[in-house]
Amino acid sequence: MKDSINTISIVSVFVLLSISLATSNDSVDFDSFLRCLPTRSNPSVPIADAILTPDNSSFQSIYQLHANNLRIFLSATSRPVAIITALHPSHAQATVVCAKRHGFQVRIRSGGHDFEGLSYTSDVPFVILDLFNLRSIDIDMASETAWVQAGATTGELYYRIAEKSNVHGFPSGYCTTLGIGGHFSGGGYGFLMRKHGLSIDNVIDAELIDVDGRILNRESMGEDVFWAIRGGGTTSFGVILSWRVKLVRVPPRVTVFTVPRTLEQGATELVYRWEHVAPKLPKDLFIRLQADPINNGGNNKTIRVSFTGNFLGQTNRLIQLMNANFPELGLRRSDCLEMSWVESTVYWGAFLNGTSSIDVLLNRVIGGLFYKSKSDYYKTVIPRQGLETLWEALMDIEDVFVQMNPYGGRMEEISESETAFAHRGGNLFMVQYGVQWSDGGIGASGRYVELSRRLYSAMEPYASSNPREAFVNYRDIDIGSNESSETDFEAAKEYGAKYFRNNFKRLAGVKARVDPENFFKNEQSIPPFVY
Ligand SMILES: Cc1cc2nc3c(=O)[nH]c(=O)nc-3n(C[C@H](O)[C@H](O)[C@H](O)COP(=O)(O)OP(=O)(O)OC[C@H]3O[C@@H](n4cnc5c(N)ncnc54)[C@H](O)[C@@H]3O)c2cc1C
Ligand SMILES: *[C@@H]1O[C@H](CO)[C@@H](O)[C@H](O)[C@H]1NC(C)=O
Ligand SMILES: *[C@@H]1O[C@H](CO)[C@@H](O)[C@H](O)[C@H]1NC(C)=O
Ligand SMILES: *[C@@H]1O[C@H](CO)[C@@H](O)[C@H](O)[C@H]1NC(C)=O
Ligand SMILES: *[C@@H]1O[C@H](CO)[C@@H](O)[C@H](O)[C@H]1NC(C)=O
Ligand SMILES: CC(=O)N[C@H]1CO[C@H](CO)[C@@H](O)[C@@H]1O
Repeated sequence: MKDSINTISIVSVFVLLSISLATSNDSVDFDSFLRCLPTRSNPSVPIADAILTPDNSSFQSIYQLHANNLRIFLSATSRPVAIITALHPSHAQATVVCAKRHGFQVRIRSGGHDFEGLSYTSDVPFVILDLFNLRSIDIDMASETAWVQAGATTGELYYRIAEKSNVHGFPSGYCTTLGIGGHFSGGGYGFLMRKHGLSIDNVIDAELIDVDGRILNRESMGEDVFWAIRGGGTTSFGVILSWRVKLVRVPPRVTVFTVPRTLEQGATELVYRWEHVAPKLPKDLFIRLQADPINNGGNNKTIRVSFTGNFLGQTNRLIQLMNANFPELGLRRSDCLEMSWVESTVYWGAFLNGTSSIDVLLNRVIGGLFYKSKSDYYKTVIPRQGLETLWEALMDIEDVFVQMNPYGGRMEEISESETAFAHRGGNLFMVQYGVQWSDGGIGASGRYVELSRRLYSAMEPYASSNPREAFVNYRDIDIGSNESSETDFEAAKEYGAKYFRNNFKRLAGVKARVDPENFFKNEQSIPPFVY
């Protein structure tokens, strides 16, 4: 290992930032960090092959490869001193131990989809622990369980399950490039949510690297920590190496549909009706909606609402259910597509319509977009007038979408305190407000972020309040945050209540026990605190 790595830039970063540095060792020493790594890792897989510093030719491409949000990536003011692309669990252990000893913050990255890029940015000297190489998926059909490493994507998981069985699946996100390391840590929801709950509701064990570099499992970490990492944002508690999941049963054929309606076609009344119906439908039926402004030409704008459904069964039964529960939508047989469950993951992943190969599930990277998102929970129906407000706000903005995901069903059966994920019974739906653009690039960020805030503020009268709840996987730095290197308790209480409701207190207590010096942190992590 060469020792003279980029000393000049490291030193200048150090000088600039040493004042605000608050780690357990305030002497930041990069050479010592690099020398430490091999002493703490398994020699049979040389860690040298996993260390990238800015001198390495592939540093920049690996840095960017899983940096999903260009709004963040291109505005970052400092880059990591190194990226450790762990090839063996011991490389991740070594990264934690050596970074702590030599004064670097660790940012953990699995799939890099953090909306605010907290897995690959920091204002203090930091290393990225990149887990994309640790992505094995071991499925045991006899017990209907699987061990899945953190760097695996949702798409890879769906694909590997389908290789073994066409009547098993797993409830995770729509997007098939999410890293399960980060995705499960905030809950993980998708179109099986009303039937099977979140990903974490089907997690039965985990391997976690703690602040001392030990690998713990459910038994050795204890139920409190195992509770916290299911929905509490694992990044505050350690490094998830793998999750053990219980697969769920799915029928051999499922049915999907998408029905678009514009305002002129009565979308407002349909959405109003959907608000009442969707959270109460039988669990096998999940209907999400997405509203987009569209242009009919000239200055004639309207809103198109797409109702996308997933039914764990076949068309005949679906049509019966829709006629009984939601006849207003006018679902026709010709709107419906029957397919295997794994094909439905492709459909929801929006790659194609289930007619082509499922190999797209193995694409690990989609990117090239700038975005900002915000989220809301709704416990009461948005009145018609509120919908009008929403449409008006949407028509003011280009490149915007709103997705509404119905809760109810299984989500209602699980208590708020069973896992750290608190948004359970009493929620009708969760909404994502997103702006997403490519034209205008980074220069347009300010304007788009401002527009997303305007939309969010327009909906305030209708959303949940005290606190106005938010979904931690849809990370939004606007709802309260801290600096990279400090976790102020008062600030943390603000975002903590929105993300975790009453579970925040217990999370802070668990944190105080397992990481009292607050080594694992980011701008929205859990502070160590005992009430
Ligand atoms: C296009 C898109 C679609 C999405 N769709 C959905 C959806 O359908 N359902 C849903 O629930 N969410 C969805 N999300 C949100 C997604 O679940 C979160 O962004 C999630 O955190 C991504 O995990 P990641 O590993 O890809 O991201 P990363 O950026 O790698 O990590 C996210 C956070 O978790 C931490 N982290 C990552 N890996 C580990 C680990 N191994 N141990 C400890 N901490 C870790 C990171 O430090 C960071 O704070 C979507 C996001 C995007 C961009
Ligand atoms: C990075 O560069 C160093 C020095 O040139 C080299 O020893 C190391 O093998 C490179 N790392 C990788 C992962 O290629
Ligand atoms: C702090 O870092 C220095 C230099 O890297 C190292 O020699 C020392 O042992 C560290 N101290 C602690 C308490 O970890
Ligand atoms: C705008 O477009 C809609 C849908 O195509 C159409 O029904 C409506 O008449 C148009 N309005 C105007 C003013 O052109
Ligand atoms: C898939 O759906 C899109 C609209 O979402 C449509 O434009 C396209 O033609 C469809 N492709 C196939 C293969 O059916
Ligand atoms: C960056 C950031 O948002 N820092 C905040 C951390 O918390 C303190 C106390 O609430 C705020 O004053 C900072 O602005």
